[in-house]
Amino acid sequence: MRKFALTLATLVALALPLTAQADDHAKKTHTAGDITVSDHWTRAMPPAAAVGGGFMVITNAGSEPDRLVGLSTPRAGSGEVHEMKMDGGVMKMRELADGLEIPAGGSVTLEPGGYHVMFMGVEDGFKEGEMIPVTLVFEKAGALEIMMPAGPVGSKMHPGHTH
Ligand SMILES: [Cu+2]
Repeated sequence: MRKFALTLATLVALALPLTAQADDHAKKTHTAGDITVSDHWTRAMPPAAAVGGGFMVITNAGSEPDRLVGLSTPRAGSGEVHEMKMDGGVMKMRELADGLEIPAGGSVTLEPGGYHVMFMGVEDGFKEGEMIPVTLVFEKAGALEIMMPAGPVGSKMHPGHTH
């Protein structure tokens, strides 16, 4: 397990709290086996940033737990599954080396300030309005290709969500 020194830009990009809400306007889901991914999104990156976060809801309709064990995108050198949480008053981010468990018959929300996928080594920073192709890899369900719309820099919810 690795700990990451966080730059201010990364903290601004990732530590903001989220009021998670479904985007009913542009709902699109992707399914592989018992796993369905919905409400997936990322966000534009500040000019100097080489890392970005991705967010989604993962639902497991199966009777066995599954795990999100990896991901990749042509837009990043690598991708990791991360957890962010408060530790002694400091927001810390770490890689989930064994992946993220999606319980049988349950769902897990990846959101700013919590679980997320992390894009590392991004040379051409995501811009608002772009669609970022991402391949998620689940232990049982296998590979699942999704397209993540990029919201504004620092966005806390799925682009297209309106009040
Ligand atoms: Cu991270």
